[in-house]
Amino acid sequence: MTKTVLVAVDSGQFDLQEHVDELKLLAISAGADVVAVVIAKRKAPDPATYIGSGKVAEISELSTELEAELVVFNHGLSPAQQRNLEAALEMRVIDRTGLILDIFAIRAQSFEGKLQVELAQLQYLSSRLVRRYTHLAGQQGGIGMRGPGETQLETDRRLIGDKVKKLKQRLSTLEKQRETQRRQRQRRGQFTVAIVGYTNAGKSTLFNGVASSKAYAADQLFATLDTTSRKVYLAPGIDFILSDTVGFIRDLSHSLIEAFKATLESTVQADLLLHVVDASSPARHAQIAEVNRVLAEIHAGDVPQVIVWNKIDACEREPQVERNPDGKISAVAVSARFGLGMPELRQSLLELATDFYTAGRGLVADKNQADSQIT
Ligand SMILES: Nc1nc2c(ncn2[C@@H]2O[C@H](COP(=O)(O)OP(=O)(O)OP(=O)(O)O)[C@@H](O)[C@H]2O)c(=O)[nH]1
Ligand SMILES: [Mg+2]
Repeated sequence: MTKTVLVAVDSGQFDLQEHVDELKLLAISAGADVVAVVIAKRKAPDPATYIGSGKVAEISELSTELEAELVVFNHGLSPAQQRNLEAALEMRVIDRTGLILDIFAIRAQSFEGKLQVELAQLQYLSSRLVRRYTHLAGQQGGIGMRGPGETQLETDRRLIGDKVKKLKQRLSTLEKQRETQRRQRQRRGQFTVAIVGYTNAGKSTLFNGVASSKAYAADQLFATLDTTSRKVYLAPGIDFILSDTVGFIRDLSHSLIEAFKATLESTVQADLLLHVVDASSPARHAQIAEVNRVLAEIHAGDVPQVIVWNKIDACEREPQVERNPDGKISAVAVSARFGLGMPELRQSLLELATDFYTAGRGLVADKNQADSQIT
């Protein structure tokens, strides 16, 4: 376990504590042993070190005393800031995106997931390549790798660029295969539902409860990285495809979202999203907004949503189905872990699936079979 100091800047934001708690969870999920949390009061970031030299000195002293090996900032650091901080503190310094990437690297299971993480890491790295090697400019030209006069930096950039290109090509091939599968499903007129939500909201637990499956659920951020799909039977002749997906988190950098596009594709293509919210979290409204922001970014903003208020056991709410004024289901309150409200959720899904199949969507190719599904 890496002894780690966390650093957050207090610029007067009302939800600082939530941000700090989340960073702590992220660090623990990455396998860190958090030995201290340092809060720096600042109106505007210092261009050289983000927190200013006084705070740097304080952290340096503290780190020596606690034998810390890593410092994690709760903010995006510019490449120069990261470099200056590493030089001053004489240890590894990473920012929030770097930390999330670390977790992704630990969690990636599937071939595609690993490719996506590698792509995100390379893109992050290439923005962070600095002219450390310029003194070698022009001295290592010649054999094989480097063109004459090319600096190490340019070589690194070029190699990374080549690798990024290859990864993107392989991912796009995998995406095409997935697209074919999706078309086949669409031709069969299958109702598809994707579970989305903030990380740790309980998506995998809910997935397991509905699909009687065993997706990996854990009190860690980003426990799930790969999309898992199962066919769920609701009633004789009525079934649908349910997918569990990667969770969202605030300030997810654009390149991370970009790298996970293939994984998130199932979300975009779904007929319905179950938006799982930790109803017991004080940050639930900010989390809903953040999830919707990412959904809009991946062009899934228009997919119909039903909110699932989860963890009602932890906030003393009752299982409940909420409806719009026009009678359509808008939200279901459950406890996936303790099974509260799960029969109501299944009943709601049956109603939504029946609506979908009777609305005649996707029934064109095989009408007879689809008709017989409506019991
Ligand atoms: N109290 C309570 N805890 C729950 C409930 N549902 C899930 N949890 C817990 O919340 C934690 C996260 O659950 P997961 O199902 O892994 O959450 P997730 O949304 O899939 O998380 P990621 O895949 O990491 O984004 C676990 O410790 C679960 O046991 C619930 O209804 N009540
Ligand atoms: Mg999960």
